[in-house]
Amino acid sequence: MTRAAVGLLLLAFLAAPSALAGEPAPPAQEAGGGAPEFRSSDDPSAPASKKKKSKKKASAGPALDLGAGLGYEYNPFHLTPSALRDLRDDRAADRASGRFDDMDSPDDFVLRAGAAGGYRFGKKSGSRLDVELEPAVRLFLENFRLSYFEAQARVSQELSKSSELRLSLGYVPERFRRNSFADGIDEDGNGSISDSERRYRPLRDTYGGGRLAFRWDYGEKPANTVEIFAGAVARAYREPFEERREWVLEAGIEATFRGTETSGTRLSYRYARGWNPPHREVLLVDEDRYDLDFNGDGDIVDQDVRSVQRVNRTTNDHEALVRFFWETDPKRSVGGLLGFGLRVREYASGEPYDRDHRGRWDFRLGGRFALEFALGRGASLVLGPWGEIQLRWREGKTLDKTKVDYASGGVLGLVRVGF
Ligand SMILES: [Ca+2]
Ligand SMILES: [Ca+2]
Ligand SMILES: [Ca+2]
Repeated sequence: MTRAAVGLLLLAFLAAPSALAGEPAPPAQEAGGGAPEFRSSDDPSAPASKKKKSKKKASAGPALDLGAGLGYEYNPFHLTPSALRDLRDDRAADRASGRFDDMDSPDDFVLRAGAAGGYRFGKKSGSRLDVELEPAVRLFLENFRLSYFEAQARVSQELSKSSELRLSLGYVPERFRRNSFADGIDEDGNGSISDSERRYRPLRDTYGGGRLAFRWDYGEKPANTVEIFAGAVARAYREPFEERREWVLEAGIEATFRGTETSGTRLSYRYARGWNPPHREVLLVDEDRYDLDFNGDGDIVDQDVRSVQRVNRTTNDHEALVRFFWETDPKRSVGGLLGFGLRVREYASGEPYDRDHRGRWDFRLGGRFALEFALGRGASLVLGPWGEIQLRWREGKTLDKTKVDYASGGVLGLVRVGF
């Protein structure tokens, strides 16, 4: 059996925008926040050159993988159900505010393409060194502005026949998430900011980071595997949202248990903290929520009053994944993967008027299913659906304690060829 086969299967999972059931850690990708997604080498759009090297007779030298696929994606902006309705309705107020500029469709088709070039140094098992570089691009056909480029690099050093140290680096130069509320102008002077008085601006970020992982295989055939990892990510936002910048530190563990040579279960846990320095933002506050006269007109009944207040977007994430896989081998040309994930995100803000973050918890559930068909000559086809839903919970004297934050999903078909 080949580790490459596992990788190929994982492709289908990792292809989704927020790789919930993907590699040990791909942090969640919220449109507009959270930690950047860090996919592994197994991403379809960036096929790793693992196919050759993981075969038993792996040899030194170059390797190249190419991958291309087409996916359908529902709700790529991760909009709430009511915002999705507004997007479809194309309201005049939203056209005035720029809320959905360049956000043309609630669903989309996505083209993915990538290459992975690698080189293996060293012939002796137990001391090999692999270097890989993976550029990839995703093109959204309806919402073209969501398209982005990314690059990953990886260096893996075998420490012995059963252990390996791996450094992964990733960089995304710029990515549009969606439009975000930037300011409000009380044009009619009534003390409140109406929908059409709001101003939205594109939320765009740039991020890069690295992860160091140590893997250890133990037991007789089939060998089980334990991996521990730690990493850091820096994320910057383009104007006018520079203040949302964050630093993420993460650590986690993944264990793979093999019932047979070609099937098993993989469990992983990851913790990540994303620091955002507290800063001031324009908020829309309801006076009756705080019994305060924010607009100074002598009453405490106004809604959506413009107010500049301190905000803190710092988060603590706990993420657990379970995946079941069976791989293709020379006797069987179909493999598969079934995975489920849960991420609990706690917002750490203690700022009194930071209603979007203070006392908020997000619970995200996701699932993936994929089948891999070996096509021969180093090629394979991966097909499968995925879906996720995030629930938002807020403490305090609010009526809307639990809400669906967003639901998204899709299906992906992808072909990979290794040379
Ligand atoms: Ca107004
Ligand atoms: Ca007032
Ligand atoms: Ca008033």
